[in-house]
Amino acid sequence: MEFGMNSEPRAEFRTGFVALIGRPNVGKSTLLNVFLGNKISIVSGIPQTTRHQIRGIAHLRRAQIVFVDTPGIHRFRHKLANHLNTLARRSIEDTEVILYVVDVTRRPGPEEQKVMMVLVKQKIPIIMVLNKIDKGKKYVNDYIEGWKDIVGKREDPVAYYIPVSAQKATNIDELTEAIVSLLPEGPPFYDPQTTTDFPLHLRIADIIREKIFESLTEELPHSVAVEVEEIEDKEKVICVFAAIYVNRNSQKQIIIGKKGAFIKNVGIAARTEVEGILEKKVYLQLHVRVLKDWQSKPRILQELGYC
Ligand SMILES: Nc1nc2c(ncn2[C@@H]2O[C@H](COP(=O)(O)OP(=O)(O)OP(=O)(O)O)[C@@H](O)[C@H]2O)c(=O)[nH]1
Ligand SMILES: [Mg+2]
Repeated sequence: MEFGMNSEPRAEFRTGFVALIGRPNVGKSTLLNVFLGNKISIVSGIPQTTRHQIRGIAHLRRAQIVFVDTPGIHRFRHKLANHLNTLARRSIEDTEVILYVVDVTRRPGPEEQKVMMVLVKQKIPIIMVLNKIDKGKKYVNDYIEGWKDIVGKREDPVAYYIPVSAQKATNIDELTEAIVSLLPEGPPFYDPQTTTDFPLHLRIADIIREKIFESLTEELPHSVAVEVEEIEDKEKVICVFAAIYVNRNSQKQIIIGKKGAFIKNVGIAARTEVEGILEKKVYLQLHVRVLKDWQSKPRILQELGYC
């Protein structure tokens, strides 16, 4: 109990789930990481980087926010993409707030309208997060007006429009405050030490995939998957064995690189990051496997944690 002349009534604790929704490459995962002050979700310039539903928990003084990062909503070509869309849509259910993230450096097109059509039909409050304002504000109004056109005479689920830069951490405090204002009162779901419930083997697989993505261009990343097959905790070192899947032999050659240089660099970068998370020396062994059309094979997708 708090007593004293100046003591204000104690504000209640607020908790809730907040889904990050938007098209590929708009900066959802970057935003998640900036909220947590910690890298949980991998980021790359290649669209469709995120393939899992990843929860990150932000612990504030009077609130606990469970952010749910999702794959970008996009047109599907095969089973994997279809699954990613389902994940994104399913994440909307059971959340208290939707962060609808858009990229203001790009003009909103028909694909954006489709996302808007999905969002306008549901009742959960939305914050439209206008991201990448460090690159200018050219299309900010196009997004706001585009949304209002779609809302028409309906009830508008958007509670706030907040321009931010996830990369430069601009306006993140304002955004956090807006989120908390929309959360219901309730006790925390997670204990204060937990920052993510993303399983370690999937997190390491994603880190390896990110390092591959960083060095590849255009189409090839969509042919790459990583599976962590074994994690062995020995006394002084943690041994991680991982397979990199590609669709064709020519892709395998690219991943291995000249005299093994590509895969070696991926291994070094991934190992360094994993050591930072585990705070222990890591031995990382990578090998490349050709698996034709893995994106359409339900069993493989399941093994990769994509289903
Ligand atoms: N200039 C600028 N770039 C940003 C900002 N936020 C993210 N990016 C860049 O945008 C690209 C995509 O970022 P991600 O966070 O991976 O985007 P995403 O929405 O999670 O993408 P998917 O997982 O593919 O759906 C990366 O190259 C980021 O560095 C920002 O505020 N400003
Ligand atoms: Mg992402």
